[in-house]
Amino acid sequence: MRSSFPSDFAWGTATSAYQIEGAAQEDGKGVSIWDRFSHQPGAIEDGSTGDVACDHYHRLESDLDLLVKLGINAYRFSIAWPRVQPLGQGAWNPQGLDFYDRLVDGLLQRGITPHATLYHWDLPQTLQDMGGWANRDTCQYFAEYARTIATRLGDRVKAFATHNEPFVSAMLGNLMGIHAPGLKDAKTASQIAHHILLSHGMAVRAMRAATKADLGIVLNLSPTTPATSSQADQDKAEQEFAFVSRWYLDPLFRGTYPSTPAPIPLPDVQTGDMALIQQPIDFLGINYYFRDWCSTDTPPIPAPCKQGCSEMGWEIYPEGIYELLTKINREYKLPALYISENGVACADSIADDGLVHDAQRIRFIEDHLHELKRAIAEGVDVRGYFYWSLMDNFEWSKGFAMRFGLIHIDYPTQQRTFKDSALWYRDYIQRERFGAQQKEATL
Ligand code: IFM
Repeated sequence: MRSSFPSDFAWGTATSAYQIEGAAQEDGKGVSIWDRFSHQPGAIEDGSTGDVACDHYHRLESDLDLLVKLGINAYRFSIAWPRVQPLGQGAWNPQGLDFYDRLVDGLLQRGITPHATLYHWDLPQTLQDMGGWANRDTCQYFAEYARTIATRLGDRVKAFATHNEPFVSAMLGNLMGIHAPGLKDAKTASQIAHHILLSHGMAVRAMRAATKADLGIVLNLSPTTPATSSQADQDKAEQEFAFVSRWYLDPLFRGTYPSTPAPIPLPDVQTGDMALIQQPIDFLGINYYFRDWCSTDTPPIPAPCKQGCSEMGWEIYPEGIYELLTKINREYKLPALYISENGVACADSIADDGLVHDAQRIRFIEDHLHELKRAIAEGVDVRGYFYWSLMDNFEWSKGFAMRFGLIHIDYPTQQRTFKDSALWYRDYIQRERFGAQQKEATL
């Protein structure tokens, strides 16, 4: 196995706008579905909202300095659509556009490569009032938003992802009702998943004319493991993989929906949709957190969790990143890949010595990077790794209870504290990026 990652590997961290920015009603920003949803009683487990979050909007410069201290060479962030176009169509908000200009310039001045995501779940509420992603017109509005951002930032951003995790946007928000906009309707969720994919295709087409940046999309993918060797469990594992992963991989890379039975009906597809969705892209971002453990028993046989479970209750399964990457690399003709998210929520707190001793997170990252290196050694073309997340933040329906960050946030004071894992990640990157060179220089 090769002993190190490629020399031009992107070493990064990831965040998203609603989870860190705050300033929810400032400088002309419009209301998003998450602004609306998080304020509904009972929607968020700890009763919190993203109104202030990590106050990143006001702390941009000092937060960017933290990235330098972390030694990363790439940073993945998302643009809040309602901050730059408050109603999702029509007028643009200059102050919102300026904020992302400053963010991108601030990264470049610090030698950090910007990777932007256009949609990380914060749809302008006015578009939701017109049907949201269930309304096909939203795809056209999204493509116009994408074109404008590509024109504005596309001379400096290396890579634009259209969407983050279409499965989660569509299913948690519209089938399970635990994310914004809080709907529970299978047919609508299916149509929304299709429209999100369609809007990706339309946005890529619109952006190609405006920028030379790499264009792609980010999917949450999980390998599935049958709990037993029974046929029922094996079928369930294949169906689960089809529902969560192939439902997105197949349209993007094969131009069809999978024929495997799914818990939702097929969407209405118009002529030309699949060709738009399947057009070539430059990269696929993969968010890997856990495998899906598939059991048909009642009650279900639980996942073994041999290597522990996170605070989210997710099994820690580093081998899954290797299994997933090698599987999809065998089965699909893929563009360059990034691990656009991988991370763990731990019960972090500041110890008496003023530090955060998150040994579990260090182990998590180290083990996942080991498995990632194995996949790369076997020929999977992975160009970068983005730890989720730079800092603790608003974890959607869980509120602030879940801490995924390398940097601890004390929300009442907004004090930032590097966790042990941040220092460990910094040293790991340093060794990977400069270790070999330093050795050569010494010889
Ligand atoms: O916090 C989220 C992120 O917004 C999308 N991917 C998964 C993360 C952890 O749940």
